[in-house]
Amino acid sequence: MVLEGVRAALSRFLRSDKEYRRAVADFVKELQKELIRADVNIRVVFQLTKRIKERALQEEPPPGVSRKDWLITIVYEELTKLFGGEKTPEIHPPRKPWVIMLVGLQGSGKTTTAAKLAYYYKLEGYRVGLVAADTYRPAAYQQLKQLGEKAGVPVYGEPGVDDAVAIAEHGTRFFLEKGFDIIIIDTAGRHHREEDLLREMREIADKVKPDEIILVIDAAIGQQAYSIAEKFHKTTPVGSIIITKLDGTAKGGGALSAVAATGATIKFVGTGEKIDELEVFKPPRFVARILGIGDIEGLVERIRRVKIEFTEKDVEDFVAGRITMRLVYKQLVSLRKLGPLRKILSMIPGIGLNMPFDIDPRQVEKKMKKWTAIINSMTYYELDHPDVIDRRRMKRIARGAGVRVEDVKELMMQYHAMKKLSKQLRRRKDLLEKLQAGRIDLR
Ligand SMILES: Nc1nc2c(ncn2[C@@H]2O[C@H](COP(=O)(O)OP(=O)(O)O)[C@@H](O)[C@H]2O)c(=O)[nH]1
Ligand SMILES: [Mg+2]
Repeated sequence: MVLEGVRAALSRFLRSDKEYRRAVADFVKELQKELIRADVNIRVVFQLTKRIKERALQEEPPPGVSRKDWLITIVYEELTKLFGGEKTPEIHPPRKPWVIMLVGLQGSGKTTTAAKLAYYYKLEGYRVGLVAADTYRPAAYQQLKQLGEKAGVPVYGEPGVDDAVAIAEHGTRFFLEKGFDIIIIDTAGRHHREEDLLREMREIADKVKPDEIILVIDAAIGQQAYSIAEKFHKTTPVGSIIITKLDGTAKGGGALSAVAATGATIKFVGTGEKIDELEVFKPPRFVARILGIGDIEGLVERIRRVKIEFTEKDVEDFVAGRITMRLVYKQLVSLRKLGPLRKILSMIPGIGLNMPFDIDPRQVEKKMKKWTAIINSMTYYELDHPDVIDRRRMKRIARGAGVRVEDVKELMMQYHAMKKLSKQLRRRKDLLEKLQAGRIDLR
């Protein structure tokens, strides 16, 4: 299993009775070691662990979430980003028929993967055909033929013929005429240099015009996968990537993160020699497994529900003085101990320390219920134009929310405070410019 040690480190952290800061620091150190061992790029490792540490120590967990659960969530989020983010790859072809061509260095696992893919799609209900267009390796046809039998998928080949492009064309036509849904072409990839590989790939692709080209990469090359994936990603608009042999190397983490960093999509990963050892690559699920936490999704869901993000757009609105009640509410309940605006405001001399809308985080949970009720009984117009909320409206809102008028007033005071600060901020041109250039990180 890839990054096995992370799980052990996390469970040590969870059992630890050390002081929180110490425990976080120790965990982060171990995580660092594990990622480096897995051949993840060292700069990336340091950035990642620095961010985890900062978030773990500076951000306050949402109401009702323990600090330990909070750290798990942060680690989960940051690792998920490292391996490609939340998006899951689209593995169903957008139309039929669909022609896939596999390319990759010799020994990377193309032929095995071709059969695995055929088997996978067959189980999804597609009619799949395999084309043996590797004319270089002796017995390449027999190898694919055997694997095809295991998968229960027909294989087209022309043993003895050595024009790979012709075979690819013939085989594709053969299956198209029979009305097959997905045609998978296995190629030679007899290269040791990526330039040669990419050139041959272009040659075959020009002739056969596949709908999708999949680059097969052996996980054992670790972070070196970056350069080949990047070139492939740039030159192939219809490309995706499969990483093989994740079961057989410690460097899988490096290969996966390197490919993810290029922006290319990793569709599947190979996790063994058997025909069914192919998995759709979903970074969140992969990370959950690394962390060894079955219910990570439940935990993250729970945290998402109480977590309200202060987005860049919100900051823009604040800076521009467009203060709505939605913004006030977000600022109040947002996760960071003192709200994201504190970061900006602390740079303005004189007001840094006594901001009216800093509320004791321990009180947030209790107050949040009231605020939600108040916000919910405002009309859309009132939410967007809080200035129209006079005494009479306050009474109505309070009645609707089942709270006292004083509670509504308190929320309105937050609004006025925010508005005033926005105005003060706009007088500080230097800060404004930095903010607008994105040089102040609010996350
Ligand atoms: N452990 C493991 N071995 C694999 C995997 N994929 C392929 N292999 C093995 O890697 C070797 C080369 O595979 P092959 O498909 O012939 O590579 P090709 O030269 O690119 O066609 C074979 O021994 C395969 O069994 C995998 O996901 N895990
Ligand atoms: Mg092969």
